Amino acid sequence: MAALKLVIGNKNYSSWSMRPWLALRANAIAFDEVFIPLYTDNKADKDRILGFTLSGKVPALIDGDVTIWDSLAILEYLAEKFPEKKLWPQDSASRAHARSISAEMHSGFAALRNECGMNLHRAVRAIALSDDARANVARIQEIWSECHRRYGGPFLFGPFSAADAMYAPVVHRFRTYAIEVLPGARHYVEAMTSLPAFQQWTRDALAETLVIERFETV
Ligand SMILES: N[C@@H](CCC(=O)N[C@@H](CS)C(=O)NCC(=O)O)C(=O)O
Repeated sequence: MAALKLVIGNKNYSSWSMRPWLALRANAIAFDEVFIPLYTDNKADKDRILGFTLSGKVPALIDGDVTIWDSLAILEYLAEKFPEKKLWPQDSASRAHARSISAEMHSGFAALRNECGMNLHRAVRAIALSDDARANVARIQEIWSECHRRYGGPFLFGPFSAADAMYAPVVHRFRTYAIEVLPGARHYVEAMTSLPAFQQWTRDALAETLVIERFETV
């Protein structure tokens, strides 16, 4: 059987790539990594992405003849393909909750994402956030705190799940932009930063030398 292939962008910047990568790595699912540098102005790089998916975006998962693009669709595919890994919570009400917050991340928090792009090598420094971004920060911390109250941690639904893969990049954003994490949400940052797969991604990202100038001005 051909190995799964995950097409990803720069680990320093590509938060959408990080999500399925983490789900695969944290669940010890074997895969080959295909790295394509993003936003290089080199047409060959964009063409390589288009060779995998006409969306022109990463991540994309290739499983033989099947291509899945978009982070959340990849997580769903992995959950179906590897049921024994329990990517979603087993109980239907918890699973619905996990899917709701994952969809909320996938379709929301635009202000925080726009104002605080993931950039792991950026020097830690606070910036003035808009009201919308501050509301995003409060909502995310409320989600983390509520999950901890209901499911007891260490991750959102107990063991690491697809929902954690969706929220992992936010942990980097909070650190890089010196965003205060309230006591009820701190345990989550600790759990995530202790996860070996999260640490591996972080190390790989910091070892990259590629710089995308327009992401370095914030
Ligand atoms: N909704 C998509 C977003 C994918 C996305 O925006 N990927 C960015 C990198 S993080 C990308 O490929 N950008 C390259 C481009 O737009 O040229 C997902 O969840 O996968």
